[in-house]
Formats: sequence, C-alpha cells, structure tokens
Amino acid sequence: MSNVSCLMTNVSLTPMPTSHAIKNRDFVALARLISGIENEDEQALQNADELSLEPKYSRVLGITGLPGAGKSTLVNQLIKLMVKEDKTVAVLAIDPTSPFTGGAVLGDRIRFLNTDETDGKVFFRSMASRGHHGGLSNSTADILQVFNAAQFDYVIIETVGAGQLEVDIAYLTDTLVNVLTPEAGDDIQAIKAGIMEIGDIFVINKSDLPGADRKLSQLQSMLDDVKPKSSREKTWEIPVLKTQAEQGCGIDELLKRIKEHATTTRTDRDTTRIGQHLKDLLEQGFQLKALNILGPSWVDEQAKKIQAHLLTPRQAIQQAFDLIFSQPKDQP
Ligand SMILES: Nc1nc2c(ncn2[C@@H]2O[C@H](COP(=O)(O)OP(=O)(O)O)[C@@H](O)[C@H]2O)c(=O)[nH]1
Ligand SMILES: [Mg+2]
Repeated sequence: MSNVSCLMTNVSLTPMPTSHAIKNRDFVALARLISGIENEDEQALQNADELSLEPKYSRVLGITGLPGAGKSTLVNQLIKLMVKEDKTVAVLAIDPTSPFTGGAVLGDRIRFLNTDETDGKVFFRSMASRGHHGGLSNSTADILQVFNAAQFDYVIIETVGAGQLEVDIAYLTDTLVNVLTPEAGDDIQAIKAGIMEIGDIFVINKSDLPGADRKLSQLQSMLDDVKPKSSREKTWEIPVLKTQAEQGCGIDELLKRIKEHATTTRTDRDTTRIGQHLKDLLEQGFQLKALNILGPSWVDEQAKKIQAHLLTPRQAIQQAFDLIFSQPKDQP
C-alpha cells in the first residue's frame, strides 16, 4: 500500500508547518502551507481546516477589475498606507495567466515594495487561476483561513473581475472594491451582464485621463438601475471614488471608506458566503466520489456514446446516479 501512496502527488514529502508557526506569522511556514493547499496536500488541507476554527481577525478586501485597470498599482498604494498605520498585510494576487507564461508579472509589481519598512509586515503570494484541480475558490477560502490565523490585519485579494470564478471569490471578501477606468467601455457592461460583482466600493482609477467624470455619471446611473438586485447588503450606500493610483491620489479616501464599510452589518453576507463555500465543497467532493465509483473511463465512454447519438447527456447522468445511489454505504 505504501508504495502506491508514494506515487500520489498529494502526499506530503515535507512535513507541513505547525499551527504555532502559522500563528507566529512565520513567512516561510506560511509559504509552505499555502503551496501545500495549492497542491491539495492532505495534511495541508487538514491544517487549514483546523486553523479555520480560529476567531475572525483579518479584514478581507477584494480588489477586482479588468486587466490594466491599475489594481496592482492601487494595491501597492494601499499597502503603503496600511503599513504606515502599523498594520500587517497579506496579499493574494490571482493571476489569470497560466503558471508558465507571464505568471510573474503581477508578483513583480508588488514585490518591489519589500523595503525595510514593509519587512515582516507584508506577505505576498500570487496564484495562477488555471490548473486548479480542486477549484480556485476552495483554495482561496483555505488560504484566507491561514492568513486569518496568522492575524494579518488586512488580507487583500487582487483578482480580474470577469467570469464566475471571480464572482465566487467575491463571496470570500468582507469588502469588495471594483476598479474601473475612464478608458474601458467593457467594465460597466460586464457588471450589467452580471459577470462582474457590483461590489461595495467603486473606484474610477486613472482619473487623470479624460472621461473620468462621464464615467462617474454612467456608473452612478447604472448603480441606480442594478443596485436593488444586488445580493450584497442593502444598508450601505455604494460610494464612487476617483483615484490616480500611479500618483497616489485618492488612496486615503479609499482606505477611509474601506474602514467605514467594516463597521456596517454583514451577518447576512457571512452566512451566504459560508453557504456558498459549503456548496463548492459539496460539488467538488461529490464529483470526486462519483468519478471514483464510475471509474476512470466513464466520462470518455459516455462522451463517445453521446457523440454517436446513442445516449443523451441527461440519460448518461441518470444512469450514473442510479449506479452511484445503489452503492452500499461506506464502512464506518
Ligand atoms: N494614467 C494612469 N495610469 C495608471 C494609473 N494607475 C495605474 N496606471 C498604469 O496602468 C497600467 C496597469 O496597471 P496595473 O496596476 O498593472 O493594472 P492591473 O492589471 O489592474 O493590476 C500600468 O502601466 C500602470 O502604470 C493612473 O492612475 N493613471
Ligand atoms: Mg495586476
């Protein structure tokens, strides 16, 4: 048996760091545990699970927007202010590119911030959004628990705001900042179409460029239209701010609004978020278990039958369900 398990990728080759090291905010231990979570190492996932019992400590910010909106530049400026206020910050940049091409671009922008001032206070990690077997939102949720246990004051997730993935990740944040620019026409469309979360705070970055005020009024009227449908809490008046991240303008105001938002009630959202996470885990776990029962060639075989018009996709799933639910229960 042990020979077989040695071949599996998700078995620890190095022991995972202790909870003690994580709670002490040991950066090496943090990096190791996060890699373990990304690789779905069983022990790492178990550690993350235990750490998730720690009380809520960190304030989780999501910074979302189309590529090039200035999110990383904005995150840099926010970090500077936070560190000035003697806060600790963990950054998780979710990179839409593959791990093999240009995946380091995001990282470079924020890593140059590692000066004596930020030393030991700012932890940075970038994660490719592709190539996640277990679902990116699950890994993200686990990593957030690790940062929380390490008692970072702020946790910032930078993510490209498009697609279901980002909507899922939006659920993991306490405050979601949506970054738009005067130049992009697609961002408001993306929100209207529901493929981008509305968020709690809007920022029109690059407001040094022409069209910022026009964008502001477009945004305001869009918000009037779609706000009532937003699933996020309704007691908060969504502010629209102008920033120039490159020059560091408007960042104080942004941080002020972020802090204000922290004082609004958010019990409903927490329940929704946890519910969403449970559903993600169910989906992932169920699929794995189902494929275990059906066998490795099931998908391929059914696909061929469907292609040959011998079976419909719904029939294939019905047959799978019949098979799975007729299975004897696992032994305790
Ligand atoms: N004109 C202008 N350019 C900016 C501003 N903020 C960021 N940029 C530039 O926009 C580009 C994309 O920024 P980046 O932070 O990498 O965007 P991200 O893809 O959203 O993370 C970079 O060349 C930045 O220098 C701003 O306020 N004004
Ligand atoms: Mg970026």
